[in-house]
Amino acid sequence: MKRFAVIVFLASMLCFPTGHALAHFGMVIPDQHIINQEKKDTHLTLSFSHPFENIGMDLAQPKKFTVTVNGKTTDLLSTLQPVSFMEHKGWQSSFRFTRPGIYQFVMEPTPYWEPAEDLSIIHYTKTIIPAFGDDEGWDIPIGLPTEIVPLLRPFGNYVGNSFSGQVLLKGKPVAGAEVEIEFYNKANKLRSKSDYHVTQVVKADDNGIFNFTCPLAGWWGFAALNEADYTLKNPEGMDKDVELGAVLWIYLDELPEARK
Ligand SMILES: [Cu+2]
Repeated sequence: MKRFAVIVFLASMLCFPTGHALAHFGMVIPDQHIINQEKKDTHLTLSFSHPFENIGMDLAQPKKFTVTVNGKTTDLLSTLQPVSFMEHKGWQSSFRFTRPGIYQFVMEPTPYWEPAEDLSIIHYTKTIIPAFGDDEGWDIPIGLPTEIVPLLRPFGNYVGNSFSGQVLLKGKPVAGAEVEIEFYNKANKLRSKSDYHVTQVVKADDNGIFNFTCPLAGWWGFAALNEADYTLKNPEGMDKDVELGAVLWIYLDELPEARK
């Protein structure tokens, strides 16, 4: 992990006085991960954060925020309100579910210039919420420039289930894609065993398919990072590389309790 070591070194020099590790994730986190008659709406919080360490970063107004259900995409950008998340700028929306369906929420952020990595970052971030018992369509790609398509149905899972997904870039599988994985350590209750444990890493096979067994109940983020085939200007007007992230968040429930 030469590149990682170099980046951490540079970051500790230049950018982050606290020396935090570098896995930032686009986040789209709803209050409710399953919608039913008792829970018909949810807030969704959008951010760009270090989910395990609870270190926030400012998220500029996203470029797009949409929901796709039954093949129809609706623009939700105008519903976003600024909110503070991990002591930084985030955005919040509230959404009312009216019909059964598999709701795929997608945030496309404004490119984020990261001096420590000398590139711009765009994390296409997706969270899939089932409503009123429907379970068809969770495996349909949205058609994003890059995305993770779940192969495990991304809801109704218990902690300890293995997640499986396919990394797509321009609609094609990415052989050997590297996927960073992080647990959303809500309220910072957990302490990591070492810096290595904060972000876990798995590689995809020749078809861009990866597997990971999630050992804690809660939200897990998967981020497959690839280099774009274009550049963007940095704040000084120089052309710089662009990191495209395909990010997917899934929720794993606690194990069921015994009947009393
Ligand atoms: Cu960061």
